[in-house]
Amino acid sequence: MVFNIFRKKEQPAGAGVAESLEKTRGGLFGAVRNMFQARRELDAAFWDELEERLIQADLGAHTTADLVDTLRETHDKRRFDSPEQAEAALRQEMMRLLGGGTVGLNLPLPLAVILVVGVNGVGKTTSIAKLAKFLAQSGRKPLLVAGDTFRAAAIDQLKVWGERVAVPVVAQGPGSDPSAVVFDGIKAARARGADVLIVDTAGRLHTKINLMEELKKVQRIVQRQIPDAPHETLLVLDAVTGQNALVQAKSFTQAVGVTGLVLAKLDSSSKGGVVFSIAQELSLPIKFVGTGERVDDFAPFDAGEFAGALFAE
Ligand SMILES: Nc1nc2c(ncn2[C@@H]2O[C@H](COP(=O)(O)OP(=O)(O)OP(=O)(O)O)[C@@H](O)[C@H]2O)c(=O)[nH]1
Ligand SMILES: [Mg+2]
Repeated sequence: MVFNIFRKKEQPAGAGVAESLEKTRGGLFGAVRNMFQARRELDAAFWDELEERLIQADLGAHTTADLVDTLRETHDKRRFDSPEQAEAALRQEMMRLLGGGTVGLNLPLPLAVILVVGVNGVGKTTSIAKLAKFLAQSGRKPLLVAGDTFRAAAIDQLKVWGERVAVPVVAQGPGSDPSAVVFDGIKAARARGADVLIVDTAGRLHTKINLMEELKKVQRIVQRQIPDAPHETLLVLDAVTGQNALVQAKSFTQAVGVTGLVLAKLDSSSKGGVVFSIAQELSLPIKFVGTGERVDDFAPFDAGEFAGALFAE
């Protein structure tokens, strides 16, 4: 069952996606847009330059080659009349690449579990608070679990966010076993009638303990309690890291399975183009984007809106 939380009226009133893309749009992607505004001939030099600029805008070599080849072939067959027409075709192709529309979360009742993973500092804890508020506003009853027990500050940070968004937090002391905290969380959720458990996890562990093994253990504990859980394993990526995000996504996908992505810090990044390589190379849906540091700076990812915003004036 896919729980439809993406009705427009429920979207938070924080920084919008278009606004958060200012850096990407004004920066390297601006150079792509400018090409279509100049009166230029659509010759071999044009396509070569477009390829170069798309790569600089962090779309990745593979994705760029596919996009430009498609445009070039279309032009060979039926000649674009103007650069504007070629731009419209590029925008269309980019939208298609992103899959179009939004992808929901699978959050069955009575209790769904969302595991939130990612390397340190990408924006996991902040995104969890934003997601909790978003879900609460959609009528769900979230409960947060402080599964990042590696640092005391991480536990405190989640507690502070929990208070801010008025969502309860289950925590134990620093150094405790994350699986034990999650086990407690499930018990607490059942006792309090919460229907979505969102688990924060560490982005790095003591060097002797393998992060992926720890995450797998948490998954096993959850499964023992709720056989089809975790229902979502969301990987948080930092948009600022550009193509590096792709490398992280590959290793988490291999180790723990990922059902969707949260792309945080889109507002701070000039590398929003990485979205296209992620979509193409991993076929993992981007479910949410973080568009700022405030709790409402968060939105479901919408492919059409994203591609449209990149080309907006
Ligand atoms: N501008 C901006 N900053 C963000 C966004 N999301 C998170 N941040 C900031 O990124 C920093 C790290 O965020 P955290 O949520 O603590 O990241 P984390 O992945 O939980 O980090 P660790 O617990 O250390 O692994 C904080 O300063 C956040 O305010 C976003 O969408 N936009
Ligand atoms: Mg954290």
